[in-house]
Amino acid sequence: MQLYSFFNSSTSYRVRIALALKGLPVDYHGVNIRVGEHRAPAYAQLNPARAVPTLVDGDFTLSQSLAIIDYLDQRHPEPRLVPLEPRLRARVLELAHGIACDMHPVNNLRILKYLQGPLALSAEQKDAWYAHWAAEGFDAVERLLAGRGGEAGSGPWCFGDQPTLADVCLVPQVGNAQRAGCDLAPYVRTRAVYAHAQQHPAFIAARPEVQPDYQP
Ligand SMILES: N[C@@H](CCC(=O)N[C@@H](CS)C(=O)NCC(=O)O)C(=O)O
Repeated sequence: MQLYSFFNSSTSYRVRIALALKGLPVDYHGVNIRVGEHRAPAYAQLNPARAVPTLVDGDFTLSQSLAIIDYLDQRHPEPRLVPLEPRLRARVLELAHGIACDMHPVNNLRILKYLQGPLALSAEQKDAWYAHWAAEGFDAVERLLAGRGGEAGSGPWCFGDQPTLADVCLVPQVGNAQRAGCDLAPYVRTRAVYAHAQQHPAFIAARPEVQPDYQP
């Protein structure tokens, strides 16, 4: 398989974690979204949204990180990242969608560029936008984690004693927020899951700083 990724992209990071958890090797292709490589016509042939990540599996090309992870989960079910048990599955998707659908899109690169370009916001206003929506999102994540237990039992991960799609989405989003200088002190459960994940080999292998296209 081929993975088109950018080291600092949180959606690419999700897929890298999923691949590492499942022990699936890929050929890594760096796409530098800071300089607009994702908007080149050749790349748009691979990814209709002109974004990273993209997975190519033989003659099958797929965009959207959650669709890619679901595909990997169907093709390589062990370890399963989206549980089968209906209530646990719903809980995992509830948190993953909160991050992927509510949090990530409003603080994505093209949104931040639009704020500072066409809308002419200052760097301070852009940073305030970022911090506001990150706080809204992590408040919700923290409340979701506080309510866990009924379906999953206790454990060091978002929902139980195995990493799931919820952790796969949470860890990169925390990484983004740390990079943006957000105050994460109020989010005790979120930080505990993040700290636990930092010890796991698959999460270590997926970190931005160990990717082939990493730039300090
Ligand atoms: N919903 C998509 C979002 C993909 C996405 O927007 N990725 C970001 C990097 S995290 C990107 O390529 N941004 C480029 C841009 O905003 O121009 C997914 O989950 O794959």
